[in-house]
Amino acid sequence: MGLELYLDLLSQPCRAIYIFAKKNRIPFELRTVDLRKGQHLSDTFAHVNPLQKVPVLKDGDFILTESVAILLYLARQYKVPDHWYPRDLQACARVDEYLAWQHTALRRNCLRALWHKVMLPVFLGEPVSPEMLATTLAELDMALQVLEGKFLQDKAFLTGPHISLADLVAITELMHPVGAGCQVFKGRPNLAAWRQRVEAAVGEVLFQEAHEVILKAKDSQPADPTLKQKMLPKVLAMIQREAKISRERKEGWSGRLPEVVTWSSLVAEVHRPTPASTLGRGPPRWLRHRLLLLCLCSPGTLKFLLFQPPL
Ligand SMILES: N[C@@H](CCC(=O)N[C@@H](CS)C(=O)NCC(=O)O)C(=O)O
Repeated sequence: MGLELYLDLLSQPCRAIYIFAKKNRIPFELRTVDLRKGQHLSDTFAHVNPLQKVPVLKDGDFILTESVAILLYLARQYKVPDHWYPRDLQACARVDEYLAWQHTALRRNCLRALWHKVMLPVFLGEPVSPEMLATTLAELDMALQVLEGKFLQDKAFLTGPHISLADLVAITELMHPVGAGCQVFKGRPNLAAWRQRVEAAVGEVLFQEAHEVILKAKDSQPADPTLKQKMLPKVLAMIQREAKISRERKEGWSGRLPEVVTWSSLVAEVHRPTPASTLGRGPPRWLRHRLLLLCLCSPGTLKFLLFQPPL
């Protein structure tokens, strides 16, 4: 079996890999893993990647995860034009510098913008609070300032006069908030001109093809109950993280839930010390059942489910 790429074009690193492979005519078998159908949580996919995440590369018996590692593997293995990942030590280090920065900066902020504007409302049937959304967008704005001020500056592309892996990883990232309806290029003429150059270098048809799914994200319908149930642990974990961040910023996050049921109180409920007799066995069954129902029911019954005495 030749090269196989497990991707979902909803995912930004998957789009970077897809565009890179197609643009460089690298032959591969596309194995679509539909994240919105929860296919990454299947046992079959867990054999390919126990972390249950895309992208994944499979080259014969060799399996590789992590988008940056995959892009570098492809660049080295297929002898693509030098500008993508230059052999020159310092030019190459510039690309590495961007790839190292983006993972915890632009990636994080673009992903949060998409989740806060589109995905959490899809899963929970509730918008996140305006304060939380404003904070997320302000952080995205700061990351965009760094992208423009430190990396792009007055160059044609992020690391020099030609397109590199850095540009591909950056543009696919920025299309996440764009897909969520954020105007990231508005009022940023340099960044907008850079986007045009990247699109032209990649080819407009390929660019559009790779971004078709994400550009429809803002029109997503509420998730169906079966999928909600499947994704429940991951969404709950994310909500817990968000509530923790929110609490740490002391801004609270009550969304439009009934007064007493805030995300913070939900998380407090999840972390409430369990009686000694149940330690080591995870949360008690009555709480697990209620948390499960929580994601499937209407906000009006939340208070009842959470505060009714244990069965
Ligand atoms: N650091 C990894 C991140 C992989 C990742 O988080 N993939 C997301 C899609 S962008 C995913 O598969 N999420 C599914 C999940 O976490 O349930 C990379 O760059 O490849």
